[in-house]
Amino acid sequence: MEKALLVSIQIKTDKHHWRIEDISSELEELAVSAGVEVADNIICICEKATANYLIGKGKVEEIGLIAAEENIDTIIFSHDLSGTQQRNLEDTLGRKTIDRTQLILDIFSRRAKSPEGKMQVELALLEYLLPRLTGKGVMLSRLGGGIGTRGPGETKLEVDRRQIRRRIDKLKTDIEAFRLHRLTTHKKRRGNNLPLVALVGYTSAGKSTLLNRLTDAGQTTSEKLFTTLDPLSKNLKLPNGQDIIISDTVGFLHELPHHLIEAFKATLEEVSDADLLIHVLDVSDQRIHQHNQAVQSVLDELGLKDKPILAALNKMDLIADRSWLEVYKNEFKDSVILSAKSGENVDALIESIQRYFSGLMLNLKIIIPHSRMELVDFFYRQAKVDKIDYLQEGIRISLRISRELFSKISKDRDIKVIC
Ligand SMILES: Nc1nc2c(ncn2[C@@H]2O[C@H](COP(=O)(O)OP(=O)(O)OP(=O)(O)O)[C@@H](O)[C@H]2O)c(=O)[nH]1
Ligand SMILES: [Mg+2]
Repeated sequence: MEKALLVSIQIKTDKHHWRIEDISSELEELAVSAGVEVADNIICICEKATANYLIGKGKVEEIGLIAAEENIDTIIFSHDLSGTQQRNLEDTLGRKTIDRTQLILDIFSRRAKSPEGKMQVELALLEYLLPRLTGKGVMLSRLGGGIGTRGPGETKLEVDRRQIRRRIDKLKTDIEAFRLHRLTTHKKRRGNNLPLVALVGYTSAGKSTLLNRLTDAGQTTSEKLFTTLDPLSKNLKLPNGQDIIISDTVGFLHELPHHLIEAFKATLEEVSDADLLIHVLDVSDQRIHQHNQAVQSVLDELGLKDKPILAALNKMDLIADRSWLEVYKNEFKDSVILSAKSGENVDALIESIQRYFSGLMLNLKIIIPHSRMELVDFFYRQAKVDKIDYLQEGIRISLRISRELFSKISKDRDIKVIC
């Protein structure tokens, strides 16, 4: 197993949202998720960033000594490194040196299974590398310079920047083709106008476990970060008989590399299409407020901050002192405390979802002329038909219908609303 030394960095002149302990613990979770053995995790607090090494030369030497002593293969910095800083550090330390963004990209490349997921990760990786290239060419070793590759001594093969740009364009075109294909299949699925609920949240909050609890999705779940990359949608019948679609998608992270958000925008369309978001939060994690903030800022970046949202305060089974649960419940509005794993209180979440959609639905009785038989079929597809009576004066239909659809059909003069 590759042995890594983690360097968690705080630069005093940077704007800090996170405590250094939290940055450091998350870097460790990311490293473990990338499959490396963490030999040591050191904290490095600096007055200001330097152009050549990010940190002071003295600190670099200290890191070099630890790395030699512990026989380290890879050094992972919690802070982004410029191309120059990375090269200088690698040359001085004589070991492969990567930053947090590269580590995250690495985890994503390991997890990507679908062709679309793989292309999105490759696009994010190339976009990350392009501005870091100096001169005319790039060492191919850098293209795969993450975990599991050899490091500075590796065979150096020149690749032209133009070739990379061409590849980026090709990937963008192919991803767009996938997106269009998915939109059509999606439209077919949503042809019957079923409401869509999207599970969003920090990575590892328990989104997939919740989807599995609610449906027979059979999603893979794990304590490792970014287990789910590809979206998955499932049908769910609410207790009142209403069908909805519920979908799971890629998790968010504090300072998620911008290129990844860009590359994954197609996948995240499930979220933009949703009628309701369920924000899954892990109440057992001390960083819950930071996680909440991070999710809010990704939603903001995606232009989705105003979507209706329910909070699912998950992993209640891990909280011994139940008085905390009330504190969280009061703090997060429109929230339900539950455990996706044990199933406790999941019913309350289902009820909240049902209540939300019921508020948007109308119970109506209408009459249509016999000559408009096609409307019966239309209502069967677009609404929930409770009863049909064929009367002499027309067809009487009792149905539940969304307010949105009602405003559309109310323009049809043949449809008479009785009550
Ligand atoms: N104790 C406890 N563990 C839970 C609960 N829900 C999820 N977990 C565990 O938390 C870990 C992460 O769960 P996932 O469902 O994979 O999380 P996710 O949000 O889908 O994560 P990503 O796909 O990585 O974004 C797994 O080890 C789950 O078993 C819960 O209610 N209680
Ligand atoms: Mg998941």
